[in-house]
Amino acid sequence: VVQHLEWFQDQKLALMMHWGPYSQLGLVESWALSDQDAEWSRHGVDWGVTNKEFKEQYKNLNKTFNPIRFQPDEWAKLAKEGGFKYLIFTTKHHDGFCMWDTQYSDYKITGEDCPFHTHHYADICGHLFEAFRRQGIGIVAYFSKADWHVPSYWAPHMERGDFTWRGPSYKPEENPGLWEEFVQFTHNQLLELCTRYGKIDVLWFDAGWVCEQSGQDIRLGEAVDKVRKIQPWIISADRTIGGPYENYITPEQCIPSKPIPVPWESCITMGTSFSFAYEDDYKSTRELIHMLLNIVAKGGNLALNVGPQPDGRLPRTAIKRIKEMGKWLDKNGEG
Ligand code: FUL
Repeated sequence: VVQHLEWFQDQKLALMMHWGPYSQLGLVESWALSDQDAEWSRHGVDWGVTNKEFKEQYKNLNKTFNPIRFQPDEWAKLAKEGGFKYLIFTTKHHDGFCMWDTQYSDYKITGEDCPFHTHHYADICGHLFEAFRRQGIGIVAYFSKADWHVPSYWAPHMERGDFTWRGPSYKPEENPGLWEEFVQFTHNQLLELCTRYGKIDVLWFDAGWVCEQSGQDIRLGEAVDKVRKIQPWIISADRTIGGPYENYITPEQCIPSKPIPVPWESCITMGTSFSFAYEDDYKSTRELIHMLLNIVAKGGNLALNVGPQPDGRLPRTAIKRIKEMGKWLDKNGEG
């Protein structure tokens, strides 16, 4: 791990991607499902339906997610051209939808409900990871510790559509069996990703607040130990500030004002949001290069986020920016 962290610190530039059924709305990834966050995440949306109905519709977005224009090799070539050294991809965001063929849930890209399941690229993570590796690009699996879909995250007496908190809707100590089920489910999914999807460099654990709100850890240490039996180099970027499995830290949408003495990576959106937004405002190429230089000068990495479109293509402006960054790096960078 120590050695792999040295590799990580040399990489400097990552392409981060948030992609899933939520991309169809152009709203924000997953968050509109959380009632606790409704005020900001559903802002400006008038669905003409009740809260409960809205969440039901949101959960059904898997039934219309059909990114038939997805071309993993084109994405990978573009990333290479742009000078990106590793990919950070949302294998599962808080909505619980899995972008790989997991055996532990039907709420997935290869599930029968999802029209894309018959496509030859249906197992998106698999194809994407392979395509990027072919270009010599590292692989980071973003994985949300929250899962607003799986039943074990819900108190037994609750109905789907009831008030959704960020954390589990029950106290783990009052429902230890259910909590254990959730913990096992999470561990199983992580092991699955690290067993069936080739070399993974980093597990990027989002949603540190699951543990804060529930007062319980998902026994991440145990899970990381298990995956390291298979891939000993795996770096764990646990976003629980100060946590023991936080091999590097991950400031979000900001650049630290001075160098930080530990490995770090700022994730920053190219447009305004992590997931695809219609008519988004993009930072200029000049701004992006300045950000990269600012971060590199302080010893960090830039994870630049792009939200792919629901049809499987990348937004035109994103493609343009990536190419321009690549040209600049070719001329001025060290390669
Ligand atoms: C946050 C998440 O809650 C956002 O949706 C996004 O994934 C960002 C990178 O991390 O904490």
